[in-house]
Amino acid sequence: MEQLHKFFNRFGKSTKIKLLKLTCCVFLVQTGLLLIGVTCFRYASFRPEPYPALQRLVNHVDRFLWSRFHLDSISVELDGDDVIGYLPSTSKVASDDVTLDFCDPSAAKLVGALMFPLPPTPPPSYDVISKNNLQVTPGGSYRPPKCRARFKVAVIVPFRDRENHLKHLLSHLHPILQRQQIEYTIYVIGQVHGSLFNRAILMNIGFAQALLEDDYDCYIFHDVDLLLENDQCTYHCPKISDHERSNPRHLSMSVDKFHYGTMSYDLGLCSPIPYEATKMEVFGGVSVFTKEQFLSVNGFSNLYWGWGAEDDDLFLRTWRRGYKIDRSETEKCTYRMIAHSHDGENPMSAMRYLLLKQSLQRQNRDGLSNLRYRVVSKTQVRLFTNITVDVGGPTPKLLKLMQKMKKNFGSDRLFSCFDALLWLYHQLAEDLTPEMNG
Ligand code: UDH
Ligand code: MN
Repeated sequence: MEQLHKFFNRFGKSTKIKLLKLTCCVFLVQTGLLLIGVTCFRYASFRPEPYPALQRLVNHVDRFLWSRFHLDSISVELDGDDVIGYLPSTSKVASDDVTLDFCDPSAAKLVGALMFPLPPTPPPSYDVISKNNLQVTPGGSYRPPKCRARFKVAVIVPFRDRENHLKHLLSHLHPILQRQQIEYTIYVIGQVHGSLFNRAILMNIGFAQALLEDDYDCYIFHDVDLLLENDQCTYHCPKISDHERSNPRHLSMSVDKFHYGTMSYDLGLCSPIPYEATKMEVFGGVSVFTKEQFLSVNGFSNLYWGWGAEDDDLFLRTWRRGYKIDRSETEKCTYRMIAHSHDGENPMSAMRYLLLKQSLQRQNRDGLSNLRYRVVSKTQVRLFTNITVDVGGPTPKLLKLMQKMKKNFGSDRLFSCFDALLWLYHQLAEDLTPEMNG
């Protein structure tokens, strides 16, 4: 400090003022440049198709910050050699009865607002539900007998230990879909016990298995505990408008548990998630994709073990592929969620925000493209196609990371950009990274 003083005293008063001015100018210019840089950087990451040069810069910085985690290389770990079931490359195409006329939507005998019992009223037994749905064929399939359905739909339900919910859903949904003149099959994808629940993998598996069986127009990913309140909300497929391609649909935007509010929230995630996309739109519960759409987003990420954010990840993937979420014709789509507590083997994931931050980098490598699972059993029971699968669990390294996250951040704290950088720094200092990559 003293030396600095001496240095300045060597100059006359006017030179000092000039130097001061110069320093101020340099400071202002630097701050200005920094601001412009940050703005450009943010702007580049806001846009789905940003300026290529800026985007490359953004990507470099992203890679520098995040690549150390290599989460895409930590997929699932299964025991044994015979356990891998990849996505099928071909699918059988069912023959449609082209002799029938298409069903007339105005002839559908819809009820409108529905009254239905919920717990604590017990659900009907499978026998009773079967008797009430005599036209449903084994595997839980139906096609309208007198007309040609406009849509052929695979309903995919992720499942474990929610038997009563499943009975409520089947007893509720079968009659609705029949009234809506939809050709459909209900697939229940059950995860064996022994590892954390992974809703997203089950959805991917449901898609892959349905693809093996038939050529569906669309795939409806449907939580087991959501009961539609009005059958005028039709489970139709995404429609192509005159000048645009079709978009995936979200049906369960309005749920009693969330006071029928439209849910969207700002996660406040910093780069690499583009700002626009951090204004998350809720995409969980019940969503509808065509085969092409689901393939193009590479399905769900497989890495969300435990509760939370796999649906947000799907929203980001969908956004990244340039789709908007179609919520037209959903004003009648309100739902009741059967009350439930958190499931023991589905604890809230402390990893979820970190995974979300990397969502877009992993998109091409994590999803349908690296789906692995073992079919434990597959039976066509009266009311649904029952597929039980072993999806393994997180690898020990991912598990270790998950535990560390939980210890450092708890289960529900929002993982902000700043936190993420600090934590990353901390992890690098501990040199956990080489071990994770090994
Ligand atoms: N599930 C099971 N068994 C389990 C856990 C989950 O079958 O042990 C299935 C079931 O289909 C369930 C679904 O996974 O409906 C979702 O799990 P959940 O019902 O516990 O999820 P929750 O109702 O979440 O708590 C609603 C989504 C809220 C939006 C959050 C935005 N990211
Ligand atoms: Mn639920």
